[in-house]
Amino acid sequence: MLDNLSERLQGVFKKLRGQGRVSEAVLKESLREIRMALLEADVNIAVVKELLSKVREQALGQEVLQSLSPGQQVIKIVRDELLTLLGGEGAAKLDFASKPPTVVMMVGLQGSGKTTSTVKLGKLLKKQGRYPYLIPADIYRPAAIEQLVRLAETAGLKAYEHDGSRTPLEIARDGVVAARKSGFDTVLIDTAGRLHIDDTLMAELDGLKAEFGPQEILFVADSMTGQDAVRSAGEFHKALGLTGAVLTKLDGDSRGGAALSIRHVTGVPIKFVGTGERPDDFETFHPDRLVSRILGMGDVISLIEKAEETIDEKEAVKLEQKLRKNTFDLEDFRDQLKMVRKMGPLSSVVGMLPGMGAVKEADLDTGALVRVIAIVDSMTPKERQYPQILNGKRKKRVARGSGQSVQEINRLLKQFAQIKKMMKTLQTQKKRGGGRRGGGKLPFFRK
Ligand SMILES: Nc1nc2c(ncn2[C@@H]2O[C@H](COP(=O)(O)OP(=O)(O)OP(=O)(O)O)[C@@H](O)[C@H]2O)c(=O)[nH]1
Ligand SMILES: [Mg+2]
Repeated sequence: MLDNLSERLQGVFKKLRGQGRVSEAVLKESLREIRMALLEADVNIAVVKELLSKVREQALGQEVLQSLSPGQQVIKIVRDELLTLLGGEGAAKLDFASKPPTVVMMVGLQGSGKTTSTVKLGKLLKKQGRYPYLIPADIYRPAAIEQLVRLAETAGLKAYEHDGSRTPLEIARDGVVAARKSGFDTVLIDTAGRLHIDDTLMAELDGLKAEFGPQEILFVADSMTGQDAVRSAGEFHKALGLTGAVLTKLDGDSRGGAALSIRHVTGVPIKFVGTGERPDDFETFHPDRLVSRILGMGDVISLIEKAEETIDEKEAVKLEQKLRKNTFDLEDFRDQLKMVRKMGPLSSVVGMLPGMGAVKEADLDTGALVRVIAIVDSMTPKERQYPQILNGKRKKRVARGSGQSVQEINRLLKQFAQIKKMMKTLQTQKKRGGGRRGGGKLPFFRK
């Protein structure tokens, strides 16, 4: 997602970076291009105008920061303004009741992803040590109850089962009682969607709100619908008083406009994002990370988190020691690739790496990973440790063993050499204290 916007902005910045000084003409041209890029990404026009006027004002009145070149300063201003637009550095938190259970209502238009997000949020909360209980309160769409119950089951969550013959209010009332009885501390209510906002729906939601005084009313917005999502968020907010938004389907080719406008237009913070159909494709929303991603600095921190979830701790320590001693070899490389494979679809991982935003899905077939693993498997331990001993004869043997061509093996060796070089640079930076946030350790190896 946001690939186009990211590409365009990075193009503008590339030009700016090279500038020793930014003349007014260059600034004007850059702002024009940024404006086009944002509009094409379907960012709300009022938002674009305000953002650009702020950037212009600051760029012109900018005191010269010693450490940055003028081009970099403009980039920094754009970054800071985008961040403000999204609600500032940190993630917005969920509000929990001091006396359980906390009640969270999921609301939104039809098909926006409410039911899926209810399950995803439940799973995330469970990972964080809470005890979530899911209540299906959509009695209108056939099989809606069944859908939530089934999804909850596969995600290892408990849901309130009922036959759908009562009103949503009665169902939720009983559901909350059942939750309290069984000691669940967080109740997630999945509500019905409508094609359009109508009075009946609002009255029903309002009734639930009045009954439970929910800590959170989360508006689930389909990011693919762009400004429509922003508009209906505004209307729901006016009617119900939302506490946050969940932006779904960011994995699709949504242009990103909704993400960049919803907070500013409605004043409601984005709290979570859905990035796929599986129950794990769900993240706490971090404005700073999204901005880094758009501006191409790579969402290294998300990557680290994702990696940490999957990577065995001992393995990570072992790898870090190897790195430090510079004995990282092909065998470690292969093991690392195996871990990467465990982390899910490759594109979702690679998209977060700095500079890799432009890599297209098609370039990333998992088949390539499997081939690399097969090649390394066909080597002797000594060859994995000292790849430089791989002469023509040995390469031919490995090629035969792995069913790959010698060129393929050469390519892998070249890539591996590059990776080692990159790791060395990162290590040196780290020693100089120039590491990134997050402990300054390398992605994959932080623990
Ligand atoms: N790719 C992708 N698909 C999603 C995401 N979230 C939901 N979906 C899909 O969107 C479709 C609709 O999701 P639901 O959760 O049923 O939406 P809903 O808002 O509950 O729909 P109604 O109850 O009919 O109003 C399903 O096919 C989901 O798998 C997401 O983040 N990414
Ligand atoms: Mg639903």
